[in-house]
Amino acid sequence: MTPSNPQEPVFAVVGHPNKGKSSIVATLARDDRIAISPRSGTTTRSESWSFENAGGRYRLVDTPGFQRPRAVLEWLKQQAPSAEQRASAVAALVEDPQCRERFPDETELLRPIVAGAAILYVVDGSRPYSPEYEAEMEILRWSGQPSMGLINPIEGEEHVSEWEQALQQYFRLVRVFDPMLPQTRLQADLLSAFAHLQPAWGDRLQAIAREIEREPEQRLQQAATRLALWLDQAVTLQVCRKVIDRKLIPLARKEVQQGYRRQLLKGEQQAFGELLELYRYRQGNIEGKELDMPGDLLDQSQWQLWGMDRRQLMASAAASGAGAGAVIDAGLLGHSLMAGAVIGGLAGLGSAWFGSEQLQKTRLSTLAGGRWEVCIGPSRDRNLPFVLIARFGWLLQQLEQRTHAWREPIRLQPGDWKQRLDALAADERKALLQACDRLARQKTVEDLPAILLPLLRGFSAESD
Ligand SMILES: Nc1nc2c(ncn2[C@@H]2O[C@H](COP(=O)(O)OP(=O)(O)OP(=O)(O)O)[C@@H](O)[C@H]2O)c(=O)[nH]1
Ligand SMILES: [Mg+2]
Repeated sequence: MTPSNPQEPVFAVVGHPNKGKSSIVATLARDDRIAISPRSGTTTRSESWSFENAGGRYRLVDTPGFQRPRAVLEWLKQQAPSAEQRASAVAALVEDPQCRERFPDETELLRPIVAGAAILYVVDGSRPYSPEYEAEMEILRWSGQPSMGLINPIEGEEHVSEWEQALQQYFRLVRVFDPMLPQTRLQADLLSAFAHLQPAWGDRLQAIAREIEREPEQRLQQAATRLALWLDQAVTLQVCRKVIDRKLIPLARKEVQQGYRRQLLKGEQQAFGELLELYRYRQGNIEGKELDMPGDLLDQSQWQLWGMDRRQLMASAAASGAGAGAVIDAGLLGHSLMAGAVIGGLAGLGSAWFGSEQLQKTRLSTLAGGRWEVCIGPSRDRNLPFVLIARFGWLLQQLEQRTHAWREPIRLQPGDWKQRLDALAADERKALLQACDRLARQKTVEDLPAILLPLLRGFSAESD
């Protein structure tokens, strides 16, 4: 547990059992592999978790809760009659074989602190303060390490102010920190505060904090690039199969349909996997049970859920200036849904123009030398880009709203396209609709990531 590099900031997260220590470690380390459970005594060994960004690296040590703080304090008092001996007494406790046997949890949790870790002391702000906590806080004070009190409002903030009063007696810094809420600013602030408390770590912690604040925007930009790449891949996807025996054509059709479908699903899985990685989710394996996927991308009923409905699709074609050369007044672009009259004017587009049945349509061509080729794709379905963007966008929204302390599976749920479009500025909306229209026709789009970014920003900022 000795820090390999004394310059590397290390924080031991300590406290009573079952107060959210591991949850705080998971959120601050952005790591969903950490064991968290309603059962008291889940963490039995101190375990180190690293967090790294472009600013640097720090470690968090998850520890077991205090079990016998009063007995431990008694032992310490016997060892150290005067104040200058206190830190050594805590170090002696950790090394003493008898103490390790009598106080396995305390020796385990104090070990990283003796080795140089700063202290994050966690309490539950929804439960009343009581003096029974004083022995543990006293022990931590004896260690002489820099420390901060963290109030986790597990079931509410009812007792936060009394905890603040009490913790201020033992800790120079006290913060309310809810590991269930994604609060980037608060996390950065926590590190900055510690930078003042422990000057040796100051520059590093400040640099890490600055990067934490920049992370959300950078992440969105990377997500937009990833989505653009996936859309490009999906709308250009084509699967072909040559046959020399005419009788094999029906089989070949089936084969290309399956191949097309497989590749589309695989592409989406890959895009989702990279999004999860961008948000530092490792357990959220989309093939596993952790990501709850509703239905199947190519299931027709899913298209109604995720894509635009017919009316919206026609309106969007109109708004983007596409759709059988329809001329639409620019003033109408202010609305994502056009007036009925305009839609009526576009009704002649016909049903072949959209609908996911297109995705399953194969083409047969005759090749020279008496061979045939069966092909499927590229899709010309108007809804495909919208469906794919929606699925990616609502996954991103889920990831923005949770923290690494959540143990519920990531649930992918469709939302309201209209609301998403309405949140955009008129020029952003037009650019997006135009881009989707061009994508559906495999036409080049200039700087697709920049067009997708405002939409993804909307997904990240709001909940449905
Ligand atoms: N609603 C809510 N639940 C929380 C919060 N923090 C922790 N929990 C829950 O409280 C329980 C205990 O959380 P842990 O993080 O495992 O607590 P711990 O202090 O590490 O527990 P031990 O390792 O057993 O000492 C888990 O079921 C968490 O999901 C919170 O801020 N809000
Ligand atoms: Mg724990």
